[in-house]
Amino acid sequence: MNWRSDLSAALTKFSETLDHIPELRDKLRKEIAGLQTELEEETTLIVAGEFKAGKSTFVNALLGRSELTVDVLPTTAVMTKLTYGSEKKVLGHFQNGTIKEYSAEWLPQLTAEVGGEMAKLRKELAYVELQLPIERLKTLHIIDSPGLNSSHDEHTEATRSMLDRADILIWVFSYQFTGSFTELEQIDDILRRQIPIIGLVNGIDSHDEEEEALEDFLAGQQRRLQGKIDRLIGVSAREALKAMEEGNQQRLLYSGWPQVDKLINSIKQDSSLMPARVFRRVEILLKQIEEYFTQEKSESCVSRFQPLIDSFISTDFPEMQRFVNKGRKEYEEAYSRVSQWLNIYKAKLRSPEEIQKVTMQLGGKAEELSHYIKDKFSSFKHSFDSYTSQVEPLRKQSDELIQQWPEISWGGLRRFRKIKRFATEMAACQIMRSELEVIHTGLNKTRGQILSDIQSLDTLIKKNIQTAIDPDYTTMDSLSKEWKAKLERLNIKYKEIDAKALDRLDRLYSIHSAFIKAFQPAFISPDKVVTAVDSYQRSKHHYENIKVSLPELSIEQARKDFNEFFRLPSVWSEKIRAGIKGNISADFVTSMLIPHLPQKVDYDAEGLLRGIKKNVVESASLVSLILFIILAYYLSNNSSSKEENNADGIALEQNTPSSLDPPSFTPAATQPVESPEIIPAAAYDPEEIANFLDDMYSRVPSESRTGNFDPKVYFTDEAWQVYEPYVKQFYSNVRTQEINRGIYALRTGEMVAMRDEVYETDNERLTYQVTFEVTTRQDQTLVVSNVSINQHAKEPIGIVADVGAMEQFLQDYRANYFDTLNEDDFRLVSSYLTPDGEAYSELLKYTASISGRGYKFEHVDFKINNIKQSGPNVYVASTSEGFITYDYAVNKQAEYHRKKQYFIRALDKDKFSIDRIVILDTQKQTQEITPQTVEEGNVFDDVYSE
Ligand SMILES: Nc1nc2c(ncn2[C@@H]2O[C@H](COP(=O)(O)OP(=O)(O)OP(=O)(O)O)[C@@H](O)[C@H]2O)c(=O)[nH]1
Ligand SMILES: [Mg+2]
Repeated sequence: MNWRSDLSAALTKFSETLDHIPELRDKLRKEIAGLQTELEEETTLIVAGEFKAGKSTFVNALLGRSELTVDVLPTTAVMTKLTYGSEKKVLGHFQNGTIKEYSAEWLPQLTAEVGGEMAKLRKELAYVELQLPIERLKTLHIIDSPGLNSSHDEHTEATRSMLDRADILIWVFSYQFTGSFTELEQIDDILRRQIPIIGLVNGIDSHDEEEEALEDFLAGQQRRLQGKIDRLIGVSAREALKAMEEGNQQRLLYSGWPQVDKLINSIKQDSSLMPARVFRRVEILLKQIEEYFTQEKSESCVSRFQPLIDSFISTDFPEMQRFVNKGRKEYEEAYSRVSQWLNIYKAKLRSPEEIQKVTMQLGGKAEELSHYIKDKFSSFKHSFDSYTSQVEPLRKQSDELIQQWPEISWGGLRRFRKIKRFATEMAACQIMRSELEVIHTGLNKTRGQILSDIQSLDTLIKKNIQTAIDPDYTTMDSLSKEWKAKLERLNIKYKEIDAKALDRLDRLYSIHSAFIKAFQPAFISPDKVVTAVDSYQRSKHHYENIKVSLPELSIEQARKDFNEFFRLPSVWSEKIRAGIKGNISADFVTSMLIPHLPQKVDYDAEGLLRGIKKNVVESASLVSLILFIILAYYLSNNSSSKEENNADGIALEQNTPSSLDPPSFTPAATQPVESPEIIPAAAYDPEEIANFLDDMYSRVPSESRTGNFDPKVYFTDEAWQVYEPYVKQFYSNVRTQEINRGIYALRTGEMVAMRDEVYETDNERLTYQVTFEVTTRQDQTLVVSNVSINQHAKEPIGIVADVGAMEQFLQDYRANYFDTLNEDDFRLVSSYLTPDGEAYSELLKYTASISGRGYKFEHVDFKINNIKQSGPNVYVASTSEGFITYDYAVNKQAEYHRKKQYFIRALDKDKFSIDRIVILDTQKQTQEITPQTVEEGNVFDDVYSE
């Protein structure tokens, strides 16, 4: 009883599992349902045999009365099952599972081979159940089957389907025809199904005892059956039935029926029959299940995946985890060190002190050098300031001298003392100036040295930082590569094991374990009777086979590990690598410090010195000329003051041309000195000459422009030839200044008038020194006989920008421009742009347009080709620049090379702002870039997802 409930529970439990696996459920449903009914069934005896062997007659005899139709023609058409019921009842069990009750008189129609409307109905019947209030049927169900080998195939089929449901089978042989070929075939089939079979030879009433003993006859029949049947009983069912109906014991004995009674009793008592029958069916079920597992196992690639999953769980995944934990730590440490350096690199260093702070972290040569630079820097500044403070008084003094000159120079001999004093002061001034000249040369030299020191420091720091970063960078790089390589290798190795594969395995294993668990109790320890049953042993064997058919596999672990594997953190960023590379290439100290270095000394000094030079040189030359005249005159009259004067005169003559005057500044007026004939100026009337020249000056520009000017009035042909192109050149320009330098006698009948003329063009101020030689014509009228013109100075108008500072300004702008793009902060660059300028609005628009796109810009190069002034305070810088943009959204990069013009406004000599930027030429090259890392483009994504 126990084994039945165990088995029933197993079936119920397993059926529940099958609800999730429709294909298997459909396949096994019938079998399981059948088995479950089977467990409820009483011991069942099936009566089979060839048609007309007397099966129905035999069954009637078993019942003790004629309930079933018996005929000489093939009669039993439908399997008829006899069960116990309190009253007679006929139930039709249809093939589709429905059961219908019929009244008793319909029984022959339903079961027997008769024509009419029932014939069609019979074909749909699985069997007919006849319930009878007969005691025997309470413990034994009897099935009467249609004769095998009958002409109706459905009979045979119906019989076969019932065979598996029987505990024992009685094969009824006809006394007349035992052991035909087909009969033996049928018996073989039954034997194959493991159904216990008992042979019954019916109709022994026809046997003649006198001819042959019945035992001998039966033994002969058994031989004909080739030993297929162990036991053969001879009986006459018809006689037995009759004897029972008559109550004739003698006749019953004669019919051989007592043997049958004994047989039936032994069947009823045989407790192994039912488990044998049930486990025969269990075996069929298990075979199907085994088949399913075998097929699923091969389709889910268990044998291929098992070693893979095992190695992933036990080796590859833990190894990767260890690598990630360790590698990430190393990577982060390296990255934080690198970041520190990069932060130093990004710091805006505005002074030598700040640089020193940084270099102290670097130590070694960089630190030394920065100390040195700092000291040099401050001593330079100190010298520069003292230089500036000395330049100022000198300027004042020279201005005074310049102012004094006309007064003194007109005095002639009567002002001799004044001239002497002037010459002395002049000489002192010269000396001072020479000293300053030395200082300024020294200062510039120092400045140059500082600049080059800064350059070396820059290189050194860059190298130091690079050296400091390098090992970490290499670590990061190799970790990144190792990570990628590992990932790629595992990718390939485990590419087949995706979520689908794991799902399938998972399902297979869960059905499997549900199966094992469900059937376990049924195979643990049923009672002895059951374990002795063959079909039980075979079933158990199948169960054990299925149990071990799948290897150990930790699918859940695999799923967990795979999931975790794909989510392993990734810190290996191409961005970081690109960032490091980009940063190190920037100029560090140079760009930061140079703007804070005082301007080149010679700017101020030169302007100042030029002022002194121009005036003093001119004066000095004239002074020397005049002194020469004076001395010549004086010496001829009074030799007492010779030494004093001579000394001054020589000092001036020696200093003037050699150390102070660059050749281009030498005024033309010095040339007449060569002339031997010197006439004192006093011999002429300078006022008359001045009027003549003023007249000429006022008419030349206006009249020559209208073509009314008659040069012959004022000029000789030769003189006009020189002067005319000069005048014409400046028709369109305004003469902004005229300084008459005086009229001097050159030789007899000749005067020299000198003056400075200043013209201003769009962007420069041109100073010319014009010397007119004035002489008299025959008619005593004055005429300009010779003109010499020297360009004296050429100065840009407006602010004279320091080109070095402007270059630095552009470099700074450029660096900040990249920061603006990469950090999405327009403020970083806005201070470089003229607020209402075109560049300002253009760049603002551009930065807004790329904001949030995640582009990365990398500086490649920036070269300033030249800077030219294009107007007062406006300069144009022509550049060649290169940069790369990275777009990680589409994994593209583009390298640009451009030529540009920057229109720069000078706000001061070292303060600028960009008005406009014009792109002259663009070259662009696009290319793909490798995706960043797994974190963004997981290769597993396609095959593996939750
Ligand atoms: N002489 C003799 N005749 C018998 C005996 N048993 C049955 N018969 C006769 O044999 C004929 C067939 O009997 P059934 O019981 O209908 O045989 P069956 O095997 O059920 O036939 P199907 O259902 O058609 O396969 C009937 O005429 C019976 O009277 C018997 O023991 N002796
Ligand atoms: Mg029959």
